[in-house]
Amino acid sequence: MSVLTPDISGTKTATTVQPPAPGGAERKALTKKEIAGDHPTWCPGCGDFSVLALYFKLIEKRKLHHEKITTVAGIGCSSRFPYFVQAHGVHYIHGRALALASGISLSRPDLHPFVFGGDGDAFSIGGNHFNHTARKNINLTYVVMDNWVYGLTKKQTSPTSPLGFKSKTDPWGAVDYPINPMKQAIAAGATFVARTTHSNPKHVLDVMEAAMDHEGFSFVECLSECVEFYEGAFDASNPRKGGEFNLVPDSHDVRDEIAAYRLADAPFPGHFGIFYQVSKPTKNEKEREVIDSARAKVKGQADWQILQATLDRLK
Ligand SMILES: Cc1ncc(C[n+]2csc(CCOP(=O)(O)OP(=O)(O)O)c2C)c(N)n1
Ligand code: SF4
Ligand SMILES: [Mg+2]
Repeated sequence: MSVLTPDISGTKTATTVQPPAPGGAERKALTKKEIAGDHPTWCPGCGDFSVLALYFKLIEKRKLHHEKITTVAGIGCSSRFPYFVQAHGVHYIHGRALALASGISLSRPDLHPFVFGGDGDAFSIGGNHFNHTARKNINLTYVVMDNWVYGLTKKQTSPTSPLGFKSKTDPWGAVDYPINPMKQAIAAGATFVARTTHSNPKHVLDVMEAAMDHEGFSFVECLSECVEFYEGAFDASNPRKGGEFNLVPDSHDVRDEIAAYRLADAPFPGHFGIFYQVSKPTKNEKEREVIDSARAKVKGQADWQILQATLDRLK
């Protein structure tokens, strides 16, 4: 088994329960035609197509309807994602997608926001938001489509570009040590940390589904090749290109943080699957408790009366 469905408590059902159709009839799953938005503007062969197709499959499989689909992204080729999904979504500020998605998640517990973006969006300009959303354990899924380069701006070194990578910002080869997204996610406090690759569609779908079912912040690093500016970057992980696709070993305990770091330390292509998953109270739950207890103290009062009392206290 690829350790995709570990037996831990805390998995949720909110996104699996759909409101009935008017008249009580069961609503049909949306078809791809009903979910697909604008024609994707990615270069032919870009790995991002695969991630989008599998997001559609997930929506279909889990019978999510338009009012339950929330797709958020920052800026970048990968971040154009929400344009191509015919549902609720936002193409937001560079590096700030998680901040917006956090607000959506906290205010709408019936939704499970999916955030998509690139390695630059996630770990350069959005690095701070990544760490803080992870430590707060906010209920949402973040899929980073990692191509080891800035694609949209035409080939600059990204935080995941390997040493020696020649780009417009490092014409002599990158000299800065790359970050390890898996280690960073675990260290920041993410409660679900998994790795997949665009070249294995079934695996992408399984990982995204497990991430959606996790209660809390779920992080997925999905290798997604930029055929324009970093062709062949992931060949070593693709059996069709002579590489190796190795699943997380069956013996791996996803609750073991140190073992997860060890897995993340393996040289490329490393392993694919769930590295780390634990159950911890989410900010959503904790904030709900605070709100409920505050509301209990003013039970029976209308909102305007509570506001008036507050204003009176300020006089
Ligand atoms: C505030 C701000 N700074 C810089 C940019 C320029 N910019 C747009 S996308 C991008 C990086 C994209 O790289 P990545 O997130 O890896 O996405 P990819 O295109 O590779 O999918 C940058 C630097 C911007 N749009 N806004
Ligand atoms: S530039 Fe790269 S990341 Fe952007 S659409 Fe083209 S192949 Fe994909
Ligand atoms: Mg990128």
